[in-house]
Amino acid sequence: MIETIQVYRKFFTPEMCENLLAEIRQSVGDSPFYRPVMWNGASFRFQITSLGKLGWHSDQQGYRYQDIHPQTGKPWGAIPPAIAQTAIDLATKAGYPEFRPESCLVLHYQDYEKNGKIQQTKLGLHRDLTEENLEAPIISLSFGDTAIFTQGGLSRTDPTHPILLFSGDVMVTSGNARQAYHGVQKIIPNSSNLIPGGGRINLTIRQVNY
Ligand code: MD3
Ligand code: FE
Repeated sequence: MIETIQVYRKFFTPEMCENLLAEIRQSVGDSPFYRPVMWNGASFRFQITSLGKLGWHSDQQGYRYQDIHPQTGKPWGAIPPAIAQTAIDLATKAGYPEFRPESCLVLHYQDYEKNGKIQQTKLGLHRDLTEENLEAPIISLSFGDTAIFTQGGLSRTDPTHPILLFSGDVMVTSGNARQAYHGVQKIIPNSSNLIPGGGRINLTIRQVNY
């Protein structure tokens, strides 16, 4: 039984979401979003970039954290201080007061076209094991269109259940949930007007190392 997921509904008001998103856009500045590929060459169905000392990257060599953007060769932008402090506060509440926000992975979910076909944005069932530190909680902030998040268990075949993540919601994953399977089944189109052109931005703030 997974018992260490906290969802804080409407943690941010729509006005706070607007302001935070503006800060994120500014920080992302010259760390442009890109569509990573997996070890087998298949594209992820979202775009990514990172903020902070370390950014998560995937290519045909595998997954890793690195201190430069793979396309620009420059360091990642800074994590906006309000976001870093929020993550520390929430990690403290989750029993991890020593939390250091080393990485903020920014996922941009938006449907896209490939070979004339519309690809629905989503994130398959997976575990987050690229981090050296699997004890620190992961703090997730949702902005824009509503996501149907899937929570699974510690084994891939365990039963899963859907959790809706709305704009302004925050999820804190700690303890035994940290190594559970999870994914994003679907983004509900036009469920928010926060992001021009639609879509969803998810931030995950992580302490990668011990
Ligand atoms: C549960 N992102 O970035 S955030 C990811 O909504 C990721 O974009 C999802 O899965 C998203 O890796 C979910 C909430 C979350 C983050 C990490 C977890 C839930 C988690 C790690 C373990 C279990
Ligand atoms: Fe994940």
